[in-house]
Amino acid sequence: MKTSQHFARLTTVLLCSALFSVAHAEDTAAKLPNVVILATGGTIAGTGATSTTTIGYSAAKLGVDKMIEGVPELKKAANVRGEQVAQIASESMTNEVWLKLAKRVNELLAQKDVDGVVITHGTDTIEETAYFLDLTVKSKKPVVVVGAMRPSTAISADGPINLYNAVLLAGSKDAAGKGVLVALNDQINAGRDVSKVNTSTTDTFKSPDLGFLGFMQDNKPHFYRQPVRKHTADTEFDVSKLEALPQVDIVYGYANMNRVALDANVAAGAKGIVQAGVGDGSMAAQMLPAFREARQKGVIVVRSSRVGAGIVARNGEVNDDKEDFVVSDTLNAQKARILLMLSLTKTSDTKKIQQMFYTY
Ligand code: DAS
Repeated sequence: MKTSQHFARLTTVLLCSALFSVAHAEDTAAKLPNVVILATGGTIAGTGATSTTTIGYSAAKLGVDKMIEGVPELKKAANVRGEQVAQIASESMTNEVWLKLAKRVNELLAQKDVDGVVITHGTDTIEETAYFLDLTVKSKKPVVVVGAMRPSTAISADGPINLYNAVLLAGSKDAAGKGVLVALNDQINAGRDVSKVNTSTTDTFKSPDLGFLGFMQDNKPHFYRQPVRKHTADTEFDVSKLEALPQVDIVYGYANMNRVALDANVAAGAKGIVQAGVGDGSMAAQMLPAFREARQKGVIVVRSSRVGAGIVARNGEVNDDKEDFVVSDTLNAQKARILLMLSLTKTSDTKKIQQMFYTY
């Protein structure tokens, strides 16, 4: 066979294998879910001075594209692309970022070519953002909030595996219809019930008493329970036209407390006050007149608890019927604040608001 024939045959073979690999790649990509990563900052985007720096690092440094580049395995999990919604440590999270995030999630999930959304976030207020989105996302597609307890530069950083698992979860049909999920440390929590319960360990996210919904293992989710309360597309809250949220503050309960903080919040124009009370939302004798005055000024008062688990029930420690107070059921104070803010965009009727605390 002449050299030219050899060359022609080799070129044909190379061309066919190139075409095959392109077709295979396109075929694989077509089979993978499309997941959008919305980045807001936090430790998962954090960097430290050395690989052993696990506190005292800088949160919110890496951009979303750098985070995606840092985990090449994401390409095996989904077709991913990123958007930078904010770049903050989440202790500085604001209502404005929440509204921007909820609107963008809803825009994306309304698109046929988006199968799920991952939100990368600081761990300090993940539980609040997750619940806010649980009440305001208008889709049954998966929404997964993820963070990290160690910066990306640390030995055994948990961010890359948490991000990989979050993208797998957001691309999984099993995660649809379960409300907003929080996934770190191979554990899947419901946005409504999850709380950060340890200041620094990687297993910090728990749902006290109510437990995990399931686990991430072997590249897929394993669910054992699902939320009972209404969420996402089944809620009455629509933030699409909202530019601000009503001011609601929290007053922390403790022995020998005084009314200064409460009075200051009311004077500053709070529309609602949540008490993080001792026990099952108990209200100190010296505080009842102050809360009663706030209610008489039209402020909605919700009794929650600083305890972090269990039900705060009506007419237990306080005659809520007489005082026209609302109780938080199992929502801790920071989550009760979120539901009260959204409730106040719909009504100031305490009976209707109480029903919302029994529904969501
Ligand atoms: N300051 C913390 C935050 O941004 C860092 C983190 O844990 O993500 O919430």
